[in-house]
Amino acid sequence: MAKRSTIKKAIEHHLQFTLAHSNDKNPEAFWKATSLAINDIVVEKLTTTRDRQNQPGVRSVNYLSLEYLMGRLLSNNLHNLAIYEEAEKAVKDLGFDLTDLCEQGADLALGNGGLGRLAACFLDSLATLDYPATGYGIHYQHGLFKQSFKDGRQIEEPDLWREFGSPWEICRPESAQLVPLYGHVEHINNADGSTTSKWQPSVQLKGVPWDIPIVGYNSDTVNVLRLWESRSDQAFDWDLFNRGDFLNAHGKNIQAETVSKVLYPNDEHEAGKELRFIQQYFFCACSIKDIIARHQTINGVDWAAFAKDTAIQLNDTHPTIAILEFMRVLMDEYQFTHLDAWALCREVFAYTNHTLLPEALEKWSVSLFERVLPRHLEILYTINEDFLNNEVSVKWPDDNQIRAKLSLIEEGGEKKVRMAHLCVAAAHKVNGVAEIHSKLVKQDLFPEFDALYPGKLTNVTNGITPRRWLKACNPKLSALLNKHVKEDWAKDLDSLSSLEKLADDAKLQKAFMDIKLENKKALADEILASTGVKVNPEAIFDIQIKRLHEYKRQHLNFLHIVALYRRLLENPELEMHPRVFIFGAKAAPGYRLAKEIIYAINKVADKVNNDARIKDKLKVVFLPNYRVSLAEKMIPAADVSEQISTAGKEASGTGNMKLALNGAVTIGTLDGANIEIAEEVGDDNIFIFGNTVEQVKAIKAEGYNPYSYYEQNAEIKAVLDWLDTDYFTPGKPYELSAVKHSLLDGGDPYLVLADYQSYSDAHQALDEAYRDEKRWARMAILNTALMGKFNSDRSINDYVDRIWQIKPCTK
Ligand code: BZD
Repeated sequence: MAKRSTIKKAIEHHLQFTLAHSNDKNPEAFWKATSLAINDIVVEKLTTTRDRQNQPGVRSVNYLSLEYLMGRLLSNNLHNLAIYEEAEKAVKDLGFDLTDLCEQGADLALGNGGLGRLAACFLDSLATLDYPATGYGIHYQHGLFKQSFKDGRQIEEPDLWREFGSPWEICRPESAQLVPLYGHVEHINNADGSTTSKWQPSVQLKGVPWDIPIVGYNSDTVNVLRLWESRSDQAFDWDLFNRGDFLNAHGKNIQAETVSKVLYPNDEHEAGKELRFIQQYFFCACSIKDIIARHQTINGVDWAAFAKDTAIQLNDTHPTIAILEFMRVLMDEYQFTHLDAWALCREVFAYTNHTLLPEALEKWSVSLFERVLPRHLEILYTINEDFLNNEVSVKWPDDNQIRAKLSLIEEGGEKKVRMAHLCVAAAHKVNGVAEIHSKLVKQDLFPEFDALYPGKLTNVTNGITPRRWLKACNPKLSALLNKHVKEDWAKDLDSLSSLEKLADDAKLQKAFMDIKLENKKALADEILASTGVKVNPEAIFDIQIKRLHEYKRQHLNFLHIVALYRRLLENPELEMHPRVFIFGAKAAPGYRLAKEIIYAINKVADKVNNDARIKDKLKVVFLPNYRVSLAEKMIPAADVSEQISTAGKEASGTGNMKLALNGAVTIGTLDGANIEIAEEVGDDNIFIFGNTVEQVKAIKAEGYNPYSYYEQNAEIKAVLDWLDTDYFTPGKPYELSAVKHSLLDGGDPYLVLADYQSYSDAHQALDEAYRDEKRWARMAILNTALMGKFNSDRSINDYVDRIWQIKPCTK
């Protein structure tokens, strides 16, 4: 283990020789020097890990994801290397505070939300459990946009995460890959009567990899996250330059660089843009070539060994083109027959589904495919023909309806490729991300595929890494847990269940709730600094953090806040514990209603927070720029976790797990992983409300009429009508009407009004529970104690057992 003196020396060395900053106290330079010093230790471990893993017979998984929400790495790496305390002393010797330093540096925000953060948690667990694994992704120049509010409205600005470099990355130009695009396919007639297809691409990009080391917690392993950056194949057009066209001499570079320029900010909605399609292919082509190259360096060209040693996991359908690219390489470069190539694909690929929302299911137009990847389309047609004739029609002879339903190509209107169908046909396993979600994938999304391929569709419930989401982000609670639990709970999270028997212990309750209060004070300071709103740390901190989306129903929370405000105006003596509602959420820039919801919350917040009549019983804050590093401050301070999606819509959720682990009590619907959280903590320690999946289906089948709720529930009517007035936007009536219209004229697609009363009642019960201090402390402790199931190490071991069949590779 690195000692204080060694770390100190390494920091001084980097300050002086890498950064040329010998004597000053520039915190930015000091952060960089510290990160570089720690990276020295990391890289040494990376090299020994690679030597161990790059041996014939070592099976590894390749995780393909367009998104990784890594957050900051300094604190995480120090904790995982178990040198946080030594580094703290070393840094102190040099006149700095490690907590402050860990707050420096931009987040690596190369993702939108849950899917990207899940990928980051999985990498942490894979390295912790010593599994050989490589993450593949895109080295976006700009990650998810930075959010601010102007007059209550969301403003987006570009994210500049590596404007001044990033100390953790290693560029590997020697492993660059070339990526062909566009052009046409030539068909050459062979002497034996067969034809050979030859793709003649017209454009070529270069993919340059940047490696980010992924440090396991108390393990032997440092794996790699390899991110591809696009460049032009030819660096510079000397012809143009010599002719005096200085600006365009860089033209090709600029075009090529746009491919990895920016992360698309649409979650759960496909933009259908050509550049996104090219991004996906660029990423898949680089990754597939890299996987093959690595295999050949170890094994030579031995395809039987390839299937034995290689698992490829597709994180949603975004990297589906990897399947077609693998087929193309096998057939066109290694002379595989179509059938042999397909058989190998089926051994290697597996696919994770993260959504049932129809608007999020990817479909790319056949004409776009034809233009950008003509050879891949040809291969796809053959796959589809085989699939329909040899599988679908064998199971359902002469059933054209089923053929049309399952086909990889959607007909009628513009022809489109159904990416999810290709994934299910090719993968040997398909998993959903929580029990209920996987059940609905089988029942509602792919029932025929489930019948065609029994056992292929399975579940792996999501998880979160307890290292980042408790040990590092909540040091005070971690110290308390260390006192009471003898096992290393950050690895063995189930061991926290030994706290169950102490849940009523007065001393533990006090210590637990004191820490919560300390964390709330720290968040209150942050709220004051970033919004100017002063909140009372003794109030209930009620937190909803997630992307802004109608199905997640921030507007249900909003309506209830407006109702509480109204109740308080009518009766300022209303018995309720003071409450602070705290939001964090980014809306996709093109999602109009989501942005209107943000605006409405901000406008109501302005009014409520400045109304002396309600005596500080209610405050509302919307923290700008929600991201991993802000989540790390909010989650330890939460009393209440809002998980209120329409049943059947949230595949799993992972914020629900993080908040409960930090002692927040959930108010939630029976949706996604909430159901499994309720099973773990028991009905007494969670507030469940709202219609179930079955009830939602029944309501919709009957013909849902939101007006009936508006007319029959006086509070709903009063609240919605209030939004049409200028009460919250003086001089501008109807400014907040968009929410009302979406719920009434828009048909309330996510059943906000149908669940309103039940939600309001659950909040009432929650308020009463909070006022019983012992009862609440017990609930909070039990939530922390009983989250063992949601350790992402358990999820990874499920993937290993059910899908990947890999083994730990230790010293
Ligand atoms: O994936 C989310 C689901 O909505 C959550 O329920 C689930 O817990 C997590 C992890 O499984 N999905 C996303 O976050 N999806 C995206 O971010 C996304 C991004 C691009 C395109 C489509 C969806």
